[in-house]
Amino acid sequence: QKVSSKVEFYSRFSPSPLSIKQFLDFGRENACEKTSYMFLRKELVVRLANTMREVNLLPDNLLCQPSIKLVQKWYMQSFLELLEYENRPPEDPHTLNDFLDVLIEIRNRHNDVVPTMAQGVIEYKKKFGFDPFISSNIQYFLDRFYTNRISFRMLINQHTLLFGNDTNPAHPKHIGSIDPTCNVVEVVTDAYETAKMLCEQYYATAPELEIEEFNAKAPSKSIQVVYVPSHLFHMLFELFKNSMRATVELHANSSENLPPVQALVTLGKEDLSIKISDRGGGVPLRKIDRLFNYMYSTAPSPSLEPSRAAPLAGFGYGLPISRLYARYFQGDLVLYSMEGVGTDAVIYLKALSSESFERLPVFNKSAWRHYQTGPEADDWSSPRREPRDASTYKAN
Ligand code: W6P
Repeated sequence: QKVSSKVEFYSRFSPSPLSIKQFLDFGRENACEKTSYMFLRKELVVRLANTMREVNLLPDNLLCQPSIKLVQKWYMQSFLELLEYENRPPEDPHTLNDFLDVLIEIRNRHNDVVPTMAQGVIEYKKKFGFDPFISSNIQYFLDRFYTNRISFRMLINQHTLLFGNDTNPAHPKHIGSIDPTCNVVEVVTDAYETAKMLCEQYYATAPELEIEEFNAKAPSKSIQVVYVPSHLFHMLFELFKNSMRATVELHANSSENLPPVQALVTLGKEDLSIKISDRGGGVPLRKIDRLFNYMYSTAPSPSLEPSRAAPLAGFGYGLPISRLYARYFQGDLVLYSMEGVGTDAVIYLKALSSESFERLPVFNKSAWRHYQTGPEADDWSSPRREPRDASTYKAN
């Protein structure tokens, strides 16, 4: 068909990653809507096509789930709508305005991609059970798929915020979704307060927050970064919810005061780091990977306890997607837990906006290979095997 050859054609291009600095420079200096249009009409189609090809590599049993089919339909429709602009000159008086409207429509169409994909994984699990091979396939795929989605929405948001007439009166200094002087402690405080409200609703109590700032670069100055505050908020809000839940549940039956959640914000030459520490009892190392596993964390288990209000955190894609936000601009999100005591969660961001390039999945041979390889024979010994019976070796 003609459409699938178009998908194939555009999937052969690699996405062009932008740095936060490029986003910023472009948005500041007499931001040109025509230039943005010319870039996006190709780049958006390339990013869509790369992901659409990769969806098709998923195992058939997963691909045939209705939710996955629905998501595929959305991608195809958006792809076709963008193709309409392939040859529309920016000089045409309606082109730019129509394009703006289409971007907003596409953004809305894709609003529920994450829960719908999660539904697909649940459907699959109900029918076929948990399979470690499929789980690692899904993990690889969804990390790339959601990173693509984050980047796609980033591009759309920049264009609609810069050139739509909905200028942001609350944040006149922002360039689209980017704050050139994002005060990290402010976002930490904001995310804490929001999580605290939720926590108090469910548990009637919440741990206090203690913030410390250490600016190794400019000791007297508060720490700022060129970043997307909504991404930072998303990550911190998720971490605070987890820390609060662990803290409150560990101390549920004790009369003592809750140990506070601590935040440490630091700035060095390369890294801006944010550590959130709780004394919520920690998680054993064996279970840490599960916190980031999509198939594991899509258990429909909250619904098994409908009597209880929706939990404060967990059973969602909160943590894996937060890590994708961190990695999207070359940072990371890491958990260091000590079972029996508590957990430190660290968000690493690039201190320099010139180094925070988009980290984007590329559809190529190497990606393709990830979906072909079967379950490999492990090359480490298995602890599960029965211990040798020492008596066998006894001399008679
Ligand atoms: C926990 C489990 C967890 C996950 C993420 C962040 C903080 C925490 N604390 O006990």
